[in-house]
Amino acid sequence: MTNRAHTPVESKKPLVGIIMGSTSDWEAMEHAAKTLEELGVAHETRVVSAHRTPDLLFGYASSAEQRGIEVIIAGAGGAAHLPGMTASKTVLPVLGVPVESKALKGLDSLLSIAQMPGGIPVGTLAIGKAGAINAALLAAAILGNKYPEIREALRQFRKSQTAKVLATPDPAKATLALTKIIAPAGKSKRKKRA
Ligand code: RP5
Repeated sequence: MTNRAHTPVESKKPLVGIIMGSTSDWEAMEHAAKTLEELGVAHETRVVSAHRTPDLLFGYASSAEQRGIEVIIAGAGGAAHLPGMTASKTVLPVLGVPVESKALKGLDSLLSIAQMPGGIPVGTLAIGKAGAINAALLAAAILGNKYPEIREALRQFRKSQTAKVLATPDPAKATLALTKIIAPAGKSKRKKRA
């Protein structure tokens, strides 16, 4: 799950580093990894905690550029210092994903990540899964300036997303189709009356 490099072609070096404060963040952050996989963007995933492993965080952030990483996606919850601290140790673009917290539903994470003082920016996305997906798409958009194949993959992603929506204009029919998949005709779970 964590601490591995994902590459569509094994020889490709990761361009995106996905880091998160805890393994408990993976449920949200895996959507960033899945989206990059879908786009064919080489990436790595690591657990790097700002509070529990600060030296590891400093090492990761300060060496990322030298290792060939071009964008960092950092997800954290609660007092979410990871994205901001990471950004303080590198000039690479850092995209922050606020992970939903139990106590405050991620509002604490969102404010911790978004409210950086002027001088050290973190591009802050939405809370949870949507933010993780969008962080990956934004990373691809940034990389697309340099890598035409990534820009093209992003273009295709958008096209297919649009086509999916247009293919099912009537939500009632979409629900009906789903019902048929869940309970095919003749296999109803309803009990017959005696
Ligand atoms: C943060 O604390 C992590 O990013 C995580 O969202 C939160 C809770 O961590 P665990 O207690 O689940 O490890 O540092």
